[in-house]
Amino acid sequence: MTMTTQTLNFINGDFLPARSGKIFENRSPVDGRLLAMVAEAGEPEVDAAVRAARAALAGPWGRMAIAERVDLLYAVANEINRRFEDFLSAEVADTGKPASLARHLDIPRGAANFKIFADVVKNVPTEFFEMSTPDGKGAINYAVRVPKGVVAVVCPWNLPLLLMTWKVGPALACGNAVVVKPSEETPSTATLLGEVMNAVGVPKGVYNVVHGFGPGSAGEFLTRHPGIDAVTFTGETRTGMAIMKAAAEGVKAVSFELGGKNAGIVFADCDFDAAVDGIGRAVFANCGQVCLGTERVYVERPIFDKFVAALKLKAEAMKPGRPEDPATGIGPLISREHQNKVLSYYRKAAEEGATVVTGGGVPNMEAGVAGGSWIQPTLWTGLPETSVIVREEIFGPCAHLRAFDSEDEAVGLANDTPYGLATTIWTGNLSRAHRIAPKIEVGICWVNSWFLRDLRTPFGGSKQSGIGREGGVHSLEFYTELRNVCIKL
Ligand code: NAD
Ligand code: 6OD
Repeated sequence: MTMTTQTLNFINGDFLPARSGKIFENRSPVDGRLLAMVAEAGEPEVDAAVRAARAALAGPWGRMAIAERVDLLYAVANEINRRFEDFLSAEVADTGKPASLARHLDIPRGAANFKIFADVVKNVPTEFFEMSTPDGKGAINYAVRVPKGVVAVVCPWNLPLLLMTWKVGPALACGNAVVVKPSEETPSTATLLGEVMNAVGVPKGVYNVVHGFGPGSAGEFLTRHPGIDAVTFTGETRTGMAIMKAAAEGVKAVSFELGGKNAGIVFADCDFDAAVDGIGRAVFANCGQVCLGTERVYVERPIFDKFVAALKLKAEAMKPGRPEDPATGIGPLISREHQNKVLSYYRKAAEEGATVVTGGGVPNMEAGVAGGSWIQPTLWTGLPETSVIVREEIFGPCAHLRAFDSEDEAVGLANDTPYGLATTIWTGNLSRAHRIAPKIEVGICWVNSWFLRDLRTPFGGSKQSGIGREGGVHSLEFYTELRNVCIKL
């Protein structure tokens, strides 16, 4: 008889099942096998987690000197690195992504997100102003930063550890306590992080994890809980709207990193091979499940046909396969449900008369993995900008390509979207890059690169891609409150 393991909630330093006994399945996207049953937190568990977090703020965590807190966060980063292979296996099992990708991106960033924000809070100055007063004696003002309180962290499934720690790192560095709601698709690394917190001595209740879904489940219970002070969320724009409504009750602060429909712009003067490589990564990395990924590619007309042909070769060279196989170029989508969504767009593209350059369906896979949520990398041309394929976020390994004739046209096309997350521009003319980059309505514009991240820089989305900026000192704007002290001399 095989025993199925249970992934538990982590509340006040303890791993706990749900009092209701409710559990749900965590299945592998590679072959559909059952990985674990997950304890679904109900209102009692969410309430217990929020209370534990609040109690932690009133306890040793709330009184801890910054230097000691910083040392604890360095210890968390070190312990993640010490247990690197455990985190890698858990992340790869939940997501099905190539182990090589998780090894160089997800897990190292999971550790770095604690280190970098510990460094930030260690070094950040506060402001000070002298002012004159009618009696000539003057006054001084200084600002102190205090933690926001209990922060709800609601996360997606595409880069589970990376995106969760991107919020938890700064929240803890600033002295808050957190309740994390990982995606129901990827519960494992957030749970494993509970072991790390206990191992290095982070006080009980500072880091809590509740598992479950969105509406009518842990996500909704957490975001509408009166005991939380702020919600930081990464996920779909539609979900952000629901969370914003929940957060309105009690006027909770929100920080949102939401969906995108990002443009890539390729000029004829680019380094052609580098551009094909860069756009290839932007379209296909993580099976297209990166919020910063490119789903609209605009290529200057003289190189359009050559570029489409080269990107087609790149797509067709990516071998789908098991995560641990070094020859694997692309993993599966996260779930059968998401596969159905992406395939529905593939069908719509055909119905709307797209030219299918490559892909458009499901690859033939060997019997052992045939139950996985596989998808072909897909490129289209020939659709109008009004097509749903060009307008809606698909979140799969696919893009529509279109030719343009002038800089202004390229900028106009890139900006013609309700989203505003990221753009990648490829050109050999840096004057041009400087000229157009600020005109693109996005939070981040890469030039001759993609997903190159300096964690000290502001990160976030414009328009419907988000609210607020996180990264470096910008994270302090959300995770702390400034209090001004004014002293009359
Ligand atoms: P999602 O919005 O479906 O779910 C994200 C999280 O929200 C999950 O934990 C889910 O359980 C929870 N949730 C769902 N409904 C909720 C509700 N009503 N109340 C509270 N919680 C709720 O997103 P996803 O499918 O997990 O992730 C993919 C999406 O995330 C894409 O749109 C992608 O662009 C976006 N994303 C954005 C960024 C960014 O930095 N801007 C990064 C990664 C992913
Ligand atoms: O690199 C990051 O900090 C970040 N938030 C990346 C987001 C990727 C979206 O899928």
